[in-house]
Amino acid sequence: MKPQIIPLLVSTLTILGALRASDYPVQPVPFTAVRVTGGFWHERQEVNRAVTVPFALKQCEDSKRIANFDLAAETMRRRAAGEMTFQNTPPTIFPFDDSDAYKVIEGASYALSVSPDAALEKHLDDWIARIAAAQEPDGYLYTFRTMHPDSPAHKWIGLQRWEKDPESSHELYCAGHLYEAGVAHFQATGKRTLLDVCLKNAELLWRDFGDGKLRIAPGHEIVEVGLVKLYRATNDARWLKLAQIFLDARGPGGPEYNQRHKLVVDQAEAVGHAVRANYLYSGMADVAALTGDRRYFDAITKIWESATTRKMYLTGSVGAMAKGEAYGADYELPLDGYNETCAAVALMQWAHRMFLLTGESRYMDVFERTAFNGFLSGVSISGDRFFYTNPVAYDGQKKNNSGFAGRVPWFGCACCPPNLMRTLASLTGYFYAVKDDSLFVNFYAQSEGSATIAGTKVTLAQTTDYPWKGGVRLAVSPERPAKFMLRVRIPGWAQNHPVPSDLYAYADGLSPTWSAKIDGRDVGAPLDHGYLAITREWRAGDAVELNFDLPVRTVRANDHVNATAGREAFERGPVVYCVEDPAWKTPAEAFAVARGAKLEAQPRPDLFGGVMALKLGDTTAIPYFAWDNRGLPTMAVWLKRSP
Ligand code: FUB
Ligand code: ZN
Repeated sequence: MKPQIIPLLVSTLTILGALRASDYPVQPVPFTAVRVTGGFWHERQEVNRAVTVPFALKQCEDSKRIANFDLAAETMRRRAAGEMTFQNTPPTIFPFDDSDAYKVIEGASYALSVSPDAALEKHLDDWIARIAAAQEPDGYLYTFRTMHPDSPAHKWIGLQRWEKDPESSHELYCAGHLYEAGVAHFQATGKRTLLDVCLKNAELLWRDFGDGKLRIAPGHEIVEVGLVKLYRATNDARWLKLAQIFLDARGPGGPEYNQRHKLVVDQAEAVGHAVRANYLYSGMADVAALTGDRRYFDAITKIWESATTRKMYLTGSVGAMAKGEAYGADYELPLDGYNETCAAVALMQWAHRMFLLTGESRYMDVFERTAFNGFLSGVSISGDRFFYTNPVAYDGQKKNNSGFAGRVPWFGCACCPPNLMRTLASLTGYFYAVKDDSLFVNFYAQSEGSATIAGTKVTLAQTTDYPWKGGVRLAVSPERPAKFMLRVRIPGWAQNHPVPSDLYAYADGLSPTWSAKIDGRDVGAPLDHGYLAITREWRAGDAVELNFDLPVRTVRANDHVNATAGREAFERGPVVYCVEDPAWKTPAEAFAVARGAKLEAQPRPDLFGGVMALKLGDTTAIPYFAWDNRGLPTMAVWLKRSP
């Protein structure tokens, strides 16, 4: 099919013209309105709900993260009773350990929203009561200080509240994750228990940092995103204002590490600690949408180009450098790259927000690439082993996974597992979106859902075995006939572009095609910003039949990427592949594929619950996300090009 391409710039301006001081011009269909009913993501979500959620609850308890709240409460109680020198020593390692519990509550709440579970709800009630008991009377909540008030319990903590937050204490980081959890729990259960804890804490922040008060730049961003969620849940404009105050407190003249080197509106490069950075850019997107202030949008548009056209792995991971867990220089993408799982989560959050601001599919192309690869690799097929780092080659020995070789059940610094968990539990929130009379379809998975478009409720059902097969039947059933535009994302990879830049390109000369039919006839609609834009009067029983060719594709990186010189990678649809050798016989750098080798997909129901493997000549490649699930292997994504 030869779709008509509408020039990019014109429509970008049209969509952004609608950016006003109310909210994102494109609105997501909430995850609670869409349910995965089978196939690839259903398996992952089921494992997440049945294994990862209870596992993470137990790990937080066994590791004494929940005990921290009890110890803080005990210190307050005993001091109030007259034991003025009583204090507890934290039994865990990091002053931000509270945040892991908050993220677990958030993820568990998302799971609860979709699958009611009285025992889980009760479990959360218990945690929340213990968290509330650890909150100081004025709203301060940070167990490491409260349990040990006379002197800092950790070198990252200042003598005074907030004093070391711009560097290391993570007091505001914990607040941000608390707010995300409180809102999620409130929305899932209708209970205000944790939300009230959040609001009491936010009132303290307002007293300390509200207009004209103490001005500090949070050392680890996320409070901005958390405050925006609190604002959305309560409609109290102070929380949005505070988010903006924290954004505007950054720079100039601070370290790049935590993005304090310039005013945020003057930043143009993705630099520093990658999780911090991507959370910051997400917060800037939120504030741009809600205030209508384009300066934030202009900055993150430039930063996005830097991150995704020069600093992103083929797997959609970012944050190449172990030192500082940071973005590297342009094209600095070593094979043993750091690629923290949290950075992938945060990139997905940021990508989605860029889409909501612009209506452009290239952002969701990156989202999809990260979701299927550098994000999903972070959790084992079994759901109870995790990667903190996600390199694209592994020597079978290096203790690069936060001090361990290979996947492990938990970490001393356990930010990644609950981040994965909350994202998987709410993944359907990224499937659809609406703007005026347009309905965006962004993600393909066997699912059922509904959205309201132009005043009409529309039921949406996808039947597909994506990503293993390229067919997607999308049934679009309005409750009564309704005219609207269905914007169906035609992924970049299906248009011969693995990424929306020249960072990676297909090197096999293939030109796979795709088709979209209704009632057996080609749709023949225009392609607008990567979406097939189908306007018609939709009636119950209508369906779009999509079909994407899925040949095995050979990819090369831009010549500026030294690490991949002379190497090729292989992918099929959005899934990147790797070769692993659990016997350690082949060092990662030695994996090679003979030129001219036959490349074909091979269904492997026996592997990892059923995947599509690749035969690359004599070598079998598996999906990258599934590596290290059958014994610690050597592994490589980028294979030598042999003569
Ligand atoms: O600092 C809190 C979290 O710990 C960061 O987001 C991760 O990168 C890890 O350093
Ligand atoms: Zn992490």
